[in-house]
Amino acid sequence: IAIATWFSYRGYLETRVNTPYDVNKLVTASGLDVPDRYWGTYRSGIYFGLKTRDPHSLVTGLMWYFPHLLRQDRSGLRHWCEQNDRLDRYAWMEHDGRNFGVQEIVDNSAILTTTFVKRPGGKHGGDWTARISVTSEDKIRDGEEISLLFYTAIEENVKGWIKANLGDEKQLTGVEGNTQSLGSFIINLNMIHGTVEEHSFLAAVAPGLNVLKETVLHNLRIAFHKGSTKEYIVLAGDQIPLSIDGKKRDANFIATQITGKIPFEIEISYESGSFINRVDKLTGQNYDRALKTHRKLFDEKFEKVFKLKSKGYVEEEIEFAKMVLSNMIGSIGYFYGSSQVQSQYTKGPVPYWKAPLYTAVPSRSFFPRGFLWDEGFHGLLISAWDLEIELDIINHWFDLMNVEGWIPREMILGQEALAKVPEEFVTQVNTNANPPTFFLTLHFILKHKQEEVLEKHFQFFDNLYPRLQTWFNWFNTTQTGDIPSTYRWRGRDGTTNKELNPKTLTSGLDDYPRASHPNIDERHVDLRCWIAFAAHIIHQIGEMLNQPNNKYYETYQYLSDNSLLNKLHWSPNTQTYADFGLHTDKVLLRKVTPPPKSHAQPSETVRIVMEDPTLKYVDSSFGYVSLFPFILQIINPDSPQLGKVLQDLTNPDLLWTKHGLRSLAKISPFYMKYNTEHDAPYWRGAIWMNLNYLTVRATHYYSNIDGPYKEEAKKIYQNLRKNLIQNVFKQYKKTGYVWENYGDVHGEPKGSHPFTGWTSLVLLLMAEIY
Ligand code: 6A9
Repeated sequence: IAIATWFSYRGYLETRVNTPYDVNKLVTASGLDVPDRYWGTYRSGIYFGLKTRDPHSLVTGLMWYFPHLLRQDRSGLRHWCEQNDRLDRYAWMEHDGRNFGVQEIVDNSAILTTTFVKRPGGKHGGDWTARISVTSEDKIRDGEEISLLFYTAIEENVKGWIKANLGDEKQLTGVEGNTQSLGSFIINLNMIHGTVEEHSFLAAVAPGLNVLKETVLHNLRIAFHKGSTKEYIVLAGDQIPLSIDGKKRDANFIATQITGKIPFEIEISYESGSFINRVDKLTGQNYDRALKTHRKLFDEKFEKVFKLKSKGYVEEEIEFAKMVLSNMIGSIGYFYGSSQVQSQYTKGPVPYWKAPLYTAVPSRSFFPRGFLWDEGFHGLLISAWDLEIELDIINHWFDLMNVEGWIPREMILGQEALAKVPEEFVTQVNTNANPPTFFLTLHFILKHKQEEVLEKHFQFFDNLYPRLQTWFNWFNTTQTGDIPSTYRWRGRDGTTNKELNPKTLTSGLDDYPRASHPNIDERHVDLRCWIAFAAHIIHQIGEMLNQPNNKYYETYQYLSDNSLLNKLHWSPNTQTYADFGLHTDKVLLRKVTPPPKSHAQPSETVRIVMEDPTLKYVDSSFGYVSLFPFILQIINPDSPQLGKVLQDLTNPDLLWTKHGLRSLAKISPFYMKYNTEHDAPYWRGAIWMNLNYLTVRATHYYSNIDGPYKEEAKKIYQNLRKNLIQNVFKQYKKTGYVWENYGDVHGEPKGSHPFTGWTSLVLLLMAEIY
């Protein structure tokens, strides 16, 4: 009996990691139940295409290339957003998340403008029309050929079919189809202006949505037109393989290619079969009119929400601001699949349950998937624009919480998402946290949208509340430190000798230097502040719901008690807040070459520790982490510590630059240091918008609350805000993009691009919404 119990107990432990928190989900309406957000640009990682919010959807998309540039290696075919494509720029310039969008893509001075408009009607999500126009900057590429491919595809497990409609000359005139959720539909292609040089199609079986480009490349042919010697690259037509019994299989991928000379413009219209009382088509001039109306409404709403005109911003600044908002909104994706997760009880990675995720993404090119702590920052901007969208995003994320109260940090759902992630980053481990930034979003919503919440979204908070408590409890039990009221990020590797300072990916600040020798004595000041902040917000939500729970208030009071905080985290040496742990600064990376005769290993870079570490404050890492008691507004307004933090903030030897605050003090021995031979410094000097935004927000807070440092805070508020806005805008004008982070010396852009994730918070700085 004992053995049987033991086995079933083990079985129980093993399944905890991938058991959902509850069968009752927060997302109660999805798919066709939310008709106005059914279709959308939910494939964050491609330049242009629409799909629906269904687990398995019909997808549409755009590819393009310049025939004379499609090199031997065929690398010139554009489809997924890739930094290697080296586009001059691309971004949604306007996008409201519901009805329409306007995107500009500039590829070597050729301008592709992709727009779409949706129209409700019928029972299956209504109609939409898209336009793709190609022009060129100063007409310099006019007359040159470009090939546009527009495709329709369904995953193999979608119940339904699509088929190419061919005209007399075996040319594709349109696509029709029928799926369970869409019913019947037709998709037509119209020329708006310009002449067609070549028009061909492909109907094929694509093994997966992750290989559509390969399927196209495989089916490009050279052809001549009658009576001409000019070569054309064409699609290979009907390529449907026969199945074993000699019958044709069904195509799940149909593409049409139009080659034209710049400038030209095509239109794709999708019409839903159940939309029977349509008075006119959403094409031609009707489309122009509809688009114009939506753009006007967008402009008006934009000004109403952010008030940039009335604040005196000029046209090009406002255009930039619309772009950062729109590209954030326009890159919201809908993913479906199961993550790969692991716990100490599973033998290896196991699949999480299959689930949808509606979420924004940090970067359409480099990280087109959901990241937990990024999303809490995205939520500030999104809820300012469209609260309903944000609440839906939050619901989706909290439905991904398991029975333990854990939410995985990175969400890699579905073939398209998985294709972008190197193997070693896929598995998510259930001991690992990531800052609970959704509390920032919730706080922001309570602060700015209180009326709307009380009127319409009380139920949302009521439903969320139990999950929030469980989530909080997970943090407050699994991430605690060795002594009471201290906290420690899990997931650091205390055994490696490869890293100059073992990374803390879970904190979100990856290579930000912490104690050199991770062990249980560590205490992390940022995590402690996150928990204090979370307790505060959860308490506020409980009050709002008339379910006050003193437990959270007491936790908040306890963790924000300044004298206890100072006892645990105020370093007497440097007079700064700091982590504590087993530490030495005397470490360096050195290349060790094995003795000449050993063929075993090549030379490798390892960490040399030149002094025994001791328990102490990590004084040498002044930077974002040291600011947390300030950033999360835990320092009392009259505390001398506040004066010192403010004084340090403006010190150019530490964090202050004219482009924003750098992540790590210039005088730190880790400043701009590589973490391994190949790991360039990341959070070791560069300027990041998310924490700069929070710092500006904190200076705003302390400049509006009575205390001896009010004026000082105000001065810093004004300067820091101005510096950040100026640099991000300047670099956008210079490079065409918004970036992941910025250099601290010249403000130059760094990391991935476009990164309209948290860098878009620049808009909230412009609008002064905190
Ligand atoms: C790399 C390579 C094509 C790192 O913005 C997302 C995260 C942040 O949450 C985190 O705080 N970024 C920051 O330190 C990017 C993480 C990307 C990891 C995966 C895969 C892709 O190759």
